[in-house]
Amino acid sequence: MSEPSITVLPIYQTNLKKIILKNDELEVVLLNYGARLHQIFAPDKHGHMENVLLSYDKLEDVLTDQSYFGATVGPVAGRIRDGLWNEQQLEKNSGKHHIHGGTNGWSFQFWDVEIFKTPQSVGVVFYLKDTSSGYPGPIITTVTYRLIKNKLEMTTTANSPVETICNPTNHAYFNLSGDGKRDIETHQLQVQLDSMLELDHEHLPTGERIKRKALPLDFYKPRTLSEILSHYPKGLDDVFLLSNPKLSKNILTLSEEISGRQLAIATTNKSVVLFSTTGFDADFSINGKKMHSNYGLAIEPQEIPDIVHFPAFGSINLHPGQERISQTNYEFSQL
Ligand code: G6D
Repeated sequence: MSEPSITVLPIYQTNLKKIILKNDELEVVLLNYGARLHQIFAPDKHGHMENVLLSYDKLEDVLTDQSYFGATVGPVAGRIRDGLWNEQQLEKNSGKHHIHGGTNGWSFQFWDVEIFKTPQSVGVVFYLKDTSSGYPGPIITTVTYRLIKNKLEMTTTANSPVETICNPTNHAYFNLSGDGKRDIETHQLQVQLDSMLELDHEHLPTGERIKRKALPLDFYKPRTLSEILSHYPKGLDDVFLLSNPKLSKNILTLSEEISGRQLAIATTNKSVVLFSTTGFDADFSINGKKMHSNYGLAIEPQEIPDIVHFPAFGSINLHPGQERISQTNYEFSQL
């Protein structure tokens, strides 16, 4: 067993910093721009380390990113109808709606960096005092990534001196085949869900749920993405309401039989948005290939999108003096 290590690398002629957390089981590369998960190298069934995220080949491309690759998304992830919370008008950056914290949201700001080391783990704390997203604030937030054995723990905190709203997520796109060798159809997905949210034609919740039994397939059983996509030909861009999520229980697993990699996720959040990148073709290069449809699966744990308009589902209000904490753990293993 070798000691876990942390390296901080400033990127020449940019404000970017790469932070590399490494132990015998995983290597995690983070960026201070958007407190991003840039790459995760995990072993396949033969112990071969490869990247299991979709990552820009040219690091500088992250500075013009519009698709939240690996990014912390906030203050509020997902869409908010008409960009309205109470009397507060948020930026309308998705048609007449607001999405993912707006054009100056947390994904597009530089965060301060502090690294730490304990006998069992290495990690980094990203700090941001957000005064530019246009939300009531400032919102003081941290995202801590801690690498411990085969697990990456991600903890987000937020507080504000004024009443505001907060529902952050991470927007990493996963592809377990290794360096994006195969598309997601070869993967298997299993989600312990209660129901899915019904969405309208603009991808906003209607307030209705679709019960698990009424779905075209049972996500409780592992299903290949190729089977799932045959039922969802336009792809997944859906909100799964989780069944009793807690950190002691994995609520979602994604695996790929050919590489033998498995990712298990536990979270404190009540829902997860899954976005299969179906129809997402773009001119930039990701893991040596042009970005294309069904290349990755974004797994975004969060509270229910547009919840500000559905108080029956709960609240994401952040009261003065309140500390909001959420956590998601990513555990990698072999089948
Ligand atoms: C989120 O749900 C949304 C998608 O609709 C969007 O295209 C993507 O982020 C960038 O997953």
